[in-house]
Amino acid sequence: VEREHLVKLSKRMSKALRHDPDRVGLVLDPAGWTPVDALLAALRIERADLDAVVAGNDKQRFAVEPGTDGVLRIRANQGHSVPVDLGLPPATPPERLYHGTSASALESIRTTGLHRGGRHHVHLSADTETAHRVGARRAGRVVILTIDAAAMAADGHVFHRSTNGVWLTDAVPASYLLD
Ligand code: HQG
Repeated sequence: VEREHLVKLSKRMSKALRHDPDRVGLVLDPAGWTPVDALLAALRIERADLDAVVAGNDKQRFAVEPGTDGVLRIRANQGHSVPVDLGLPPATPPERLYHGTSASALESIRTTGLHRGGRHHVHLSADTETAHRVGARRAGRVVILTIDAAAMAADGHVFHRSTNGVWLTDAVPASYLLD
């Protein structure tokens, strides 16, 4: 029950920090940060619960640190649909990256490549286990696509790696999907 509570809370925090800060009256700075106290007030939650979510999160979805003014602040590490600039530097990806999705999306992806949808970037995983977990969020059979990240990088596609290890890029043209 405690775990379920924390997962629910993590989802509410993700929604507020990635997609819909307005709805709870929250203002994010250009890099996606907001004071921890503002989030506590907006979601009407206790500091101990927030700390438990941040520390216990399976995916390290949130970063908490003091700003230049010393005020403790929080942001989501990735997954935003509101415009924020996380300031992630370009990074050289591993040779191969993976994307887990539903079999029902396969034909469309093979034709038009991977699109970022509502988010800022296409999200890619460094290993197949993680890709499988991502794909399993969708209905239907999970498929794991292998991406020739080395070729993409060589051709000038820019990659970033989020603080919690998700690989991000603008789009994956179908020609870089292997097998
Ligand atoms: C699919 C979670 C048809 C794509 C995860 C995916 C991740 C296409 C869906 C993060 C397509 C978008 C992101 C095309 C892409 N035709 N379908 N051409 N191109 N798609 O949720 O990667 O738990 O925006 O395959 O762990 O599933 O929230 O992206 O199924 O890291 O922290 O369109 O969200 O993180 O779905 O997941 P999403 P995603 P959190």
